[in-house]
Amino acid sequence: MQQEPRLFWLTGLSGSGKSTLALRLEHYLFHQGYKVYLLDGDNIRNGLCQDLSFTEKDRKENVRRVGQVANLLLDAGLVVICAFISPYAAERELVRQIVGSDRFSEVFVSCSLEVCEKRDTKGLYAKARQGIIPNFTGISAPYQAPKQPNITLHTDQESIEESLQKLLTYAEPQLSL
Ligand code: GGZ
Repeated sequence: MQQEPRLFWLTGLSGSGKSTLALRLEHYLFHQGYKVYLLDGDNIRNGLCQDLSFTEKDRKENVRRVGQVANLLLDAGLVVICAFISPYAAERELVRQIVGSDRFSEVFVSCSLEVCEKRDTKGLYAKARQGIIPNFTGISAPYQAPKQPNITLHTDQESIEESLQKLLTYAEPQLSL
């Protein structure tokens, strides 16, 4: 199948549902026959970026490196999905410039801090509130929400299935020639 290289960049708070949606999108596209690769904290922060912390400087470097890797994968013809908090608008814009505007889609996984904190699946928000984890996004570090994302998924108002459906409806038409 002929496929268009595209990057879907999911940004949002910890616990917003980025990884879940990214994984579901990856599986769906894979089963449709697309060559697709998912980059997220699990395969990036344990390897390529294991030297980086969560300071502003290191998060910016994390996102820059991921942008460069995504660009190589796009050049190889893949559909790339990235799921990172990526809290700084300027670095998301940098990624857009690295890969080229026509190949980049910003997906805002919008979820209120209140809901993310209630979910707290990994107990990180509780630790951040206690000061055990410093520079925690939404608590002690900023999150700059996208001003003009290509698509916004409201995971605090719709089910994961509904958000996924919106994402697929947006993404799939861009992928085949
Ligand atoms: C935010 C943190 C922090 C701090 C560890 N702040 O919900 P998770 O656990 O699985 O996803 C979060 C992940 C964020 O890594 P990213 O590479 O996406 O961040 S960034 O784009 O800002 O570079 C969270 C965990 O790492 N985590 N410490 N202080 N999230």
